[in-house]
Amino acid sequence: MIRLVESMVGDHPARPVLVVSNDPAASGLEKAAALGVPTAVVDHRPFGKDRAAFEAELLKPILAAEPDILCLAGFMRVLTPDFVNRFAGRMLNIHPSLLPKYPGLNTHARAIAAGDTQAGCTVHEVTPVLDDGPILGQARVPVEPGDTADTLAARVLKMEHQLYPAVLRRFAAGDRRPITL
Ligand code: NHR
Repeated sequence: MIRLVESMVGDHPARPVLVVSNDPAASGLEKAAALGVPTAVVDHRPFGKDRAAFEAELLKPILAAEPDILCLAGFMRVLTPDFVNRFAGRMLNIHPSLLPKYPGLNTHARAIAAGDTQAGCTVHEVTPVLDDGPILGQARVPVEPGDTADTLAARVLKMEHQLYPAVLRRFAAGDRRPITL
């Protein structure tokens, strides 16, 4: 969850105002807290199949934080159209494949099984259709001989950490032209 502010420390135009997770064990919660970024947890499990009820709880800390932009990172719950449309044009996701290849899950295993020589990650706008929104940036890595899903995931993750802030910097300035790293 990101809000744009006038006063800045460091040169990134976006400031984190909240890290919220559906997983109480997510390591990003401790990392955020250590950096002084407010955190919240809304566990999806008590809500069972009731996605709307889960999202109603999720919405509370988000609205209280008044973010300008929402950034999904490793967020693994499909969001309903109602939730997505509320933040239309203001929600990003980073997905570990070169979309439109391999939307959904198990992307690295699928790239290896297909014999791809390149893999990577994509930052895209979140729309109601899964992993389908406009592409804002992509980064490529080679698939090396002997790669497993885990070794490829580690190589891609390094690029995710480069790509996401680079895309967010442009997006915060209103520039939605896709970039390639
Ligand atoms: N919601 C919408 N509406 N649109 C998108 O583009 C979304 C989204 C929610 C999450 C992230 C996406 C990814 O990059 C994302 C994009 C979870 C699933 C999934 O099937 C699919 C894609 C993504 C995240 N989730 C299962 C579910 O029932 C649970 C799977 C699990 O817990 O392992 O929600 O990967």
